[in-house]
Amino acid sequence: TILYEIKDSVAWITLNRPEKLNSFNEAMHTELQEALQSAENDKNIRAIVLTGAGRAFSAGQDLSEVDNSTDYGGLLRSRYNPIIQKMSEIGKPIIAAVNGTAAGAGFSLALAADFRLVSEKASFLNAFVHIGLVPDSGNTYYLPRIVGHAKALELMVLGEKVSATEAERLGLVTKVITAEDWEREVSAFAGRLASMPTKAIGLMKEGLIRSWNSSLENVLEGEANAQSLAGLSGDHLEGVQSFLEKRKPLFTGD
Ligand code: LHQ
Repeated sequence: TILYEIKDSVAWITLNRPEKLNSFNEAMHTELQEALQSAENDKNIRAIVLTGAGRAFSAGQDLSEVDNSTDYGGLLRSRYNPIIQKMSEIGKPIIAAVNGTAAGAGFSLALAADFRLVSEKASFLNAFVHIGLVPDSGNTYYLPRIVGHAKALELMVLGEKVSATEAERLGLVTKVITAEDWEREVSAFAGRLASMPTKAIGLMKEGLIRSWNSSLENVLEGEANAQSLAGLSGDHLEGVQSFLEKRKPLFTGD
């Protein structure tokens, strides 16, 4: 249900249940957790692309696999939440390459990524309200932080489909990409991130999350700690040396 490929320093994770619009069943949860763990552990991987096979990114929970005997809270705690938590903890950039519809927890998954490259054919749908549920899988955390409180509430309550163009206007999108340029541009963007100072990027992710939940005092202290770590990295040394030597840096992630 998941394809995992490594090309150069990029891990490509493809949700692969196209006939079910890549909706989540138990196997897909387990395999996605494993894929993220492999990508985190492998020192040679410096960027992760998360995408979907076929015409959807993901339609969220497979609704044919739940009924009123399912413990929804338990399902979230054991399957979805660890994935969302892990994505924020992985010290490498994660790109959601949103190839098509992202609905329900599929939308949440795209929100939990660090970048969203969005096909012109894609759309976002906070589908929960249409089945009498509330947004989950980090949606309530990330959505207002990306689009603001008022717009987040509107998207949650009205549950209207958001086109790629509208999503771009709302700040949900790093870049909208045409169908013909899709693979080339996603690869190029992932390759660019994979050649950047990986440790610094990991520390930036951590610092931004921390900033939402902290006082200025704590954020300043957190920045000082992160800078001590970044300052000891090989990529920092290379960055300064290349600057002084007036050449392009060659970052290795060390
Ligand atoms: C599906 C699904 C799907 C099964 C399309 N399941 N088959 C967490 C914890 C606990 C419980 C519940 O949930 C959660 C988190 C959640 O994610 S809740 C939200 C679940 N997702 C949704 O409510 C979205 C449901 N899907 C849709 O609204 C539409 O399918 C979208 C807007 C995604 C796409 O619409 P269309 O492009 O018109 O495609 P379609 O509706 O014709 O779907 C194609 C097929 O895929 C169809 O099957 P069929 O056998 O008729 O070809 C759908 O039944 C199936 N499918 N989503 N979530």
